[in-house]
Amino acid sequence: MKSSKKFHTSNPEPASAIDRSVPDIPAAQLSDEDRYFRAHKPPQYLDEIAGLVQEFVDFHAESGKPVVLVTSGGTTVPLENNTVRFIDNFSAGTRGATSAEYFLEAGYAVVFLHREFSLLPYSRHYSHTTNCFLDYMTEIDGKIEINPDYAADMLKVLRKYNQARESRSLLLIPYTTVNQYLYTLKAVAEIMQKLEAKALFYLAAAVSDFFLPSSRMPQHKIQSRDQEGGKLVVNLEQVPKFLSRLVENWAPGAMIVSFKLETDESILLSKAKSALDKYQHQLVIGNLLQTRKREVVFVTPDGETKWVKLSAEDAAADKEIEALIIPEVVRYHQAWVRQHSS
Ligand code: 9Z3
Repeated sequence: MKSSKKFHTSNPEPASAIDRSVPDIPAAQLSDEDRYFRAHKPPQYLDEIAGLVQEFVDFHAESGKPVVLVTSGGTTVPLENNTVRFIDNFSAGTRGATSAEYFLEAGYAVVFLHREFSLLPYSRHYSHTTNCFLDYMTEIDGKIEINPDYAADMLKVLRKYNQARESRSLLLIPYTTVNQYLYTLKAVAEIMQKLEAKALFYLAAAVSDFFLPSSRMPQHKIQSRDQEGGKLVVNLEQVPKFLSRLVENWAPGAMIVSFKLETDESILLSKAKSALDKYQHQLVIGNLLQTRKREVVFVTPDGETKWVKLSAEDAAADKEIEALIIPEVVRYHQAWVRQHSS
């Protein structure tokens, strides 16, 4: 084979071979995120999920449909390898499941990355209510039928559900632990890269800020008799901030919306703004635990803040705040797509 140039990469250049004036550069430091992925194993089923997501993304990329990744529900933090005990949080996945339905209505394909057994789009109307599911049925002439009191509403939900299924627009991907969540988020984001600006990330999951590293995780159930002074002391570490990895490496080109949850109103806006400064993404939606179903605040990098609230009449009529949030997010995303396609 003929080489176009004669050079050898294995020999040091004579001019610099003995040059001692070059300053010492410290060995490349691993980021907290990289360290995390080196120290924690991926879930065994990850390749299978990646295959499903790849197929879904390829299918919608062809038609040019925008694709949103909606994350939803809380993450668990196991305290034992064979997990009997874990730390959890309040999130039921209402925001995520409800938002997914409005995104589907707005013409998006939705990858729904959710805590297993939390609320799901469409079935949420029936799964976690105080009614027993049997209340939705009745017996007429020895046959089981839908209770006529609920039939009209159920038909509307059924039609939307079937529409999402037939158009193959909804992909359900479960997680339980914070480790599963992080690995799956990374894998899905990397697959969605090919969608460029048409990819939207809507991060509504309540992800734990603290976890127990696997290096310190006991194999078996913690025994109360082994605890000093009879007390269980749990020493947790901070989950690395993955949002910057998502923005810079996993999903460059996508529009990223994160949620900021607080319980103290006086710090909500400043925390939302500092998240935008730190991670350099496009939109933070702030909400308070106490009022999250009635009002949220949109915070953008230009410092603009905009409250979105349900009116008293809307709230009384059981309107959902996501009916106001999603059209607003879609407007931002459409502007993002326009801006990146010219
Ligand atoms: C949210 O703020 C969601 O809106 C809720 C929804 C979790 C409050 P539900 O599931 O509740 O409808 O009951 N999600 C993000 C919470 C979060 O952990 N955000 C991180 C933070 O605040 C940043 S990604 O630091």
